[in-house]
Amino acid sequence: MLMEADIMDYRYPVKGCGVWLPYGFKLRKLVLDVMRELLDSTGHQEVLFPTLIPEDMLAKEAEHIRGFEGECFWVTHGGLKPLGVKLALRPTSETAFGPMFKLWIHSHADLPMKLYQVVNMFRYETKATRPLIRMREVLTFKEAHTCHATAEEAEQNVKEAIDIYKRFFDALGVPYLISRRPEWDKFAGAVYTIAFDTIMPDGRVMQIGTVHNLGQNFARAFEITYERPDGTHEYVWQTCYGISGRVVAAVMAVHGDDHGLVLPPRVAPIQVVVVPIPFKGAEEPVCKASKEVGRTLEEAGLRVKVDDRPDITPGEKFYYWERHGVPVRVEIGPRDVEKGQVTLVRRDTLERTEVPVAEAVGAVRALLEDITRALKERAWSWMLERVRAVADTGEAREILEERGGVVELPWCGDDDCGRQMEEEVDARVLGTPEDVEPKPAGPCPICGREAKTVLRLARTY
Ligand code: 5CA
Ligand code: ZN
Repeated sequence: MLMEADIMDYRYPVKGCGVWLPYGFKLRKLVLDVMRELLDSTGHQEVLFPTLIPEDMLAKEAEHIRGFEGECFWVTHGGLKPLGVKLALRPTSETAFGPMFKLWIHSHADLPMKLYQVVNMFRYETKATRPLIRMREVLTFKEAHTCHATAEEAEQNVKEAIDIYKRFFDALGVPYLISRRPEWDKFAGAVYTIAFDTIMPDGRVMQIGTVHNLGQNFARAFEITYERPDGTHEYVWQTCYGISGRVVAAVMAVHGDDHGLVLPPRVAPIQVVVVPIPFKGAEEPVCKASKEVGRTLEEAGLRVKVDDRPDITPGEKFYYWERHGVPVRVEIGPRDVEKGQVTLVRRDTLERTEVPVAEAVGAVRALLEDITRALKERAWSWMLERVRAVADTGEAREILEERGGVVELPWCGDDDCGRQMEEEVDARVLGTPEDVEPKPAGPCPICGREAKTVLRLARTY
């Protein structure tokens, strides 16, 4: 779908690297616009850091370096000369922000400090790489890094970040489960990790974003302190949260169908395509009417394309724009011109309606709104049908084998039991629900003790 819809060309001759194509780049920009709007309106400021991180900086936080040293691309030479200190291509930027936060933060008046950047990052992924989903150079990575005066404020910011991500994914109509990752699968250096996951059409689960509470781990390592009103000094409390181009893969996968992409109107590079259907002898009026309708829609603030390519049949144009996920197609033929109407076709259901030309703008707007709502509803109900509460690991395993999705098993809270479940179910733990009240369907299936919560498991990307 990526290539057919001109999103990304993955044939670049380095494993795990791909090229955003013009159409994909526009989609990427519109998705990032949604994110920027949300962050900017909640007190975040955009910055831009260097790509290179010296090894001794990356190593300052012990857990962090343990998690990432095997995943880094290392710059070892400057020209022919070996470098005194190796430089990592950022795998994420806590340790890049660390020394700068130390310089920038002096007193409580400097807090909170909420920064973000949209950059590329590099991870030497050893699992099978996949376009957009598991890249080695992640060309699109939005990472936010924040500092706070108290643990409570950091905790509050985690909640705000979760809310921002909810609104972000809602705008894209991408459904999600929010889970607190288990101890053994949290971000390297974090106190805890909250993850957003979605279920892909093949039944496997993909992580589409994470929010981490870093506590004072990095503040201690980088000596990021501030002066309290009473003159004493204290380490700051930090959080960070990130999403990547994976989000675009999720949008494509959850809404797409056999004809190709189905894009949510908010981020569709072209929201309406006008296709003239000329008839021998009636080319002139049809083309003129198409241009006029196109102009009117554009003036109404919509992203419009009039496809007047002379050497392609209308049928071919239909397929072409369906493949590219354009939400609404406006067809104009001689009969439409005669009757002073246009024919609208919505991409999600391919339903057709005819409306008077004078009402085209309002009708298209209403259709876009309806498509937005319908895509979201369909995707959510599809996903929720695939989240199942089960009592034992055998049944859980069967369900995941047969139709994938997510299973929720009762859990006593003991890490050993959780890891044992992973073995018995042959799946990965996503964590405990942060979005709904957990309702265990019985005792912990491993130890038989009372379940304190449920553990979500799935086959993952
Ligand atoms: N510093 C934190 C928050 S910014 C961090 O790096 N978290 S992360 O490791 O969980 O990455 C954030 C998100 O980036 C993940 O949830 C995932 O959706 C995406 N991501 C991670 N690795 C890759 C990769 N190799 N290719 C594409 N996307 C990735
Ligand atoms: Zn147990």
